[in-house]
Formats: sequence, structure tokens, C-alpha cells
Amino acid sequence: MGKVREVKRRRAAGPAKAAAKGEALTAEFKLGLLRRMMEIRGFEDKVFELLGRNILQGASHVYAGQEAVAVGACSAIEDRDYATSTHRGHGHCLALGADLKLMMAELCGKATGYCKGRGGSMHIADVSNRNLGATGIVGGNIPVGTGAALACRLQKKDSVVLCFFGDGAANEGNFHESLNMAGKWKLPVIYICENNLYGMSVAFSRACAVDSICGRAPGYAMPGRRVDGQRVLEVRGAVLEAAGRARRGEGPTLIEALTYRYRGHSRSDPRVYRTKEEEAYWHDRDPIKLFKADLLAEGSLTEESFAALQAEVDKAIAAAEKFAVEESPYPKPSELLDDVYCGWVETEKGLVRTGNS
Ligand SMILES: Cc1ncc(C[n+]2csc(CCOP(=O)(O)OP(=O)(O)O)c2C)c(N)n1
Ligand SMILES: [Mg+2]
Repeated sequence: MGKVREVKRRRAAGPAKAAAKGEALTAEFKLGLLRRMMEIRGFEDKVFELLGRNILQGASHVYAGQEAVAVGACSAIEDRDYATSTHRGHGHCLALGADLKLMMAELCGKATGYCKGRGGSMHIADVSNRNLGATGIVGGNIPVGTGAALACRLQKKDSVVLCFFGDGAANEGNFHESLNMAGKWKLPVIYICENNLYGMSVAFSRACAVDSICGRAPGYAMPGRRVDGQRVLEVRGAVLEAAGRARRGEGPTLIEALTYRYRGHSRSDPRVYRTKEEEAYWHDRDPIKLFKADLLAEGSLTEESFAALQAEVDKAIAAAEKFAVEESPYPKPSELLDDVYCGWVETEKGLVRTGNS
């Protein structure tokens, strides 16, 4: 029996969860959302650069362009809730409150990373921030999120589970089986499909028999709603509503957020399947640009305070890079099999980790 230790909750460095449903959002809260989107963008741009310099190895699927979905959705859940993520999951981890340094270290395969360098880009789990984990299997987290919602129900918890996935995953069997089960049992899960119009190089319109994913919701006895995934507060509003339903025992919701990934599917993708005009259209609808304009218009932000915020974010990203690339060691080969088997259990003291390595 291994040592049992209590998991310390890392307080989210992102937006404070101060604003409850119906309450007017404070300028501070909205600036927190903006900052988190900017941090994700800065992080992802740095990841892309490090991939190009071969400092970061392996596959990374960059989230740049989709920030409003992760930040809007995660700002609408509470400390007692959970989330499951995908192969394009860095934004979800950060929006849930992950630390930039530990994230970057994990991507670099360093011992100081969230999973001690074992998970890398596609398998980051951060249970202390309610992140049950990402997966490289497209659609693989949909049954996991559904199962977590079933666990919440059986444990009589007032928790909801956010389950992120892409448009490609919505054509997988896992999606249909899970939604059917969740609809039948009215599980407290919020399915968030990030429809970024492509699954690798295949356009959504060529892959999907219907023209909307949320349109499938009635077939599984749940409401479906399409939102503008470039608008952080619109995503937040839809998730708040879905979370309210789930907590009242009314069951799951399927949200389809229309969005766009700026980079190719992965580093080697030259994006020949889409036009410059299409890319320009979505860059015009950049989620950070749109929210910045809203905050400028309402007086919560000035060009000067935005520049100061950008400088702070740049500094934080540079510090994360330095920590991960220069200051952190690789795991020792003798520790290769450590943590291969481990578990997390809920006790009176909260989440604890069992088993040793
Ligand atoms: C079950 C499975 N099939 C295929 C793949 C290869 N694959 C990795 S990502 C991807 C595209 C997924 O598209 P989508 O769900 O829309 O997510 P996006 O990449 O657009 O964020 C595919 C086909 C995989 N990893 N797992
Ligand atoms: Mg997609």
C-alpha cells in the first residue's frame, strides 16, 4: 500500500469564479477572462515556435483561435465540477487553472511537468484543477466524461462534468452511445463540441451527414444549442444555463461552438485544404480581438492597460519557457515505471492519491 497524500488544490490563476449566474460581471472578472485567453494564445504560439526549433518533440495540436470556448466554458463551472479534454487540450487545461510553467514542462517531457513528463501534449491530467485528463483517441474522453457524470450522480454530488470534443469526434460511435446513455439517465454532463470546421484536412461539410451537430441533440432527449465560439461571454452564458439544468437533475445539454483553429492540424500540416480568404475571415473574428473591443467600448480597458496586460502575459510565457527548457531536468531512466499504476480516490479529506508508483 503506497503512501496516501492529500492533493493540494491549486487555485486557478485564471478568472476568479466570483460572478454567479445572473450577477453583473465585474470589470475585474472580465479582464481575468481576457488575460486567460491571452495566456493561452501566448502559450500556444510559444509551443508552435518550440516545435519548429525541435526543442519540443512529438505531436502537439495547437489551440490558438479557439480560446473563447475553453475560457468561456470553464469560467462557468465551479470548484466541485470536472472536465475532460482532447488531443487539442492545452487551452482546456489552462482555462481550468493549470500553471503555465508546469504545462510547458510537461510538453517538454520534463520531470517537473504535470505528469512528470509522462503525458506530454495529449495526455495531461491535472486532478487538482478538476481536469480528469486529455486523450489522443478522438472521442475517447466522451464516455469518460459521461462516466464521471454517472459517478457524480451515484455519489449524490451536486457536480457537473464538462466534456470537450471536436466536430470529427461527433461522428464517432462513442459520441452517439454516450449521449444516448446520458440522455436516458439524465446525467449532469455538458457536451461541448468545438466545431472548428475540420477534422484534420476533412471539412465538416464533407464528413457530416447533417449540417449541425447540436441538431442531433433531440435524438438523445437533450437540448442542443449552437453558439458563437469566438464570443467568450456567449459560450459562458450557454454553459451556465446547461450547468443549471444539470444541477437541477434535468440532464445533459449539447452545445456546439463554432470556432476555428489558426494553425494546421499539427505541425506538419500546410493547410492546403483551406483558402486564405477563409483564414482571413476567422482572423477578423479573433476571440481576443472581439472581447478586447467590447471591453474598450465599455471602458473596462484602455489601449495602455491592454499593452500592460500583454507585457505581463509575455513575461509569464517567457518564464514558463525558461523553467521548462532551461531549468527543469528530464525524468531519470530509473524512474521510468513510476506512476504507471496509480489511482485517485475521494475521501473525507478530499481527493487523495493512492498507490505508489
Ligand atoms: C479514434 C481515432 N481516430 C483517428 C485519430 C486520428 N486523428 C487525430 S486528431 C483527428 C481529427 C479530429 O478532428 P476533430 O474531432 O474535429 O478535432 P480537431 O482536431 O479539429 O480539434 C484524427 C482523425 C485518432 N487519434 N483517434
Ligand atoms: Mg475539428
